[in-house]
Amino acid sequence: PGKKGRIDFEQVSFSYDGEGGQPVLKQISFTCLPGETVGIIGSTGAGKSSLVGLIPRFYDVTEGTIRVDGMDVRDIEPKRLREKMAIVPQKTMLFTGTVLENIRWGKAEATHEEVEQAARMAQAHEFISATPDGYETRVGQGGVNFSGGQKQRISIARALVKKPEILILDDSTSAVDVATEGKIKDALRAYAAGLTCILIAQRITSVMDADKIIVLDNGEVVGIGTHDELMTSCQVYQEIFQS
Ligand code: DCP
Repeated sequence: PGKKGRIDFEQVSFSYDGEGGQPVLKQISFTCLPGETVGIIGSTGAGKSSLVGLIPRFYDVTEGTIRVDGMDVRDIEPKRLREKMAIVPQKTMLFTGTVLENIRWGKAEATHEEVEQAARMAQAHEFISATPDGYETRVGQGGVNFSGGQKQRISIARALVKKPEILILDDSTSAVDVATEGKIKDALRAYAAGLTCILIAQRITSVMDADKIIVLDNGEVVGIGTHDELMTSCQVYQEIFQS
């Protein structure tokens, strides 16, 4: 980590249909400094998942530039780009192997120690250890069925075992209770002061303590600032807060 993990969006527009298509993101500009946590909030369909998907290049921008550590993401070697970041998708994608295999999917050569450390940060170690087979428990297909929130925590452990410079959580704690979510955030802060984190959330409580919150509405940034700043300056944010 260290001083790595800066992200710059420069006048980014995006359409799934390319130039001339219906824009999903319009003229988005913001900077996320190394080690900062940036929250992204906005109603469903606002463009949050699309925005973060542009960083690992699931899609490429239609207009503008995204830079990671100063370099246009299109000029970074794909392998290097993948190593730098980990994204936990909205929908957890665990396979029917063991918990250990599922977490190691983030980094095949991770030691048991590293897997456990990642699971502890993701607040998954305790419930995994409480099963009769521990890390050898099979996910799905009979045996122990993990809850939605538990599966999300295994997915977060999978991302953390990579020791990324940038961690993107796309609504990845929606099924995790607020107290446990708080513990995950504390662990992230304690472990890696240099970890850049982008956090999409539905709940304001999930992003309240972020260094910066971006409010997206219909593909546009309608507010950017801390919770206190947005509470006095951004009507859309206030409406989400009251809902
Ligand atoms: N969209 C699309 N093709 C895709 C994905 C999305 O055309 N493969 C459209 C649907 C929305 C817009 O893009 O009109 C933005 O979708 P996002 O999933 O980016 O929006 P959010 O992440 O904000 O929504 P949610 O909170 O429901 O996940």
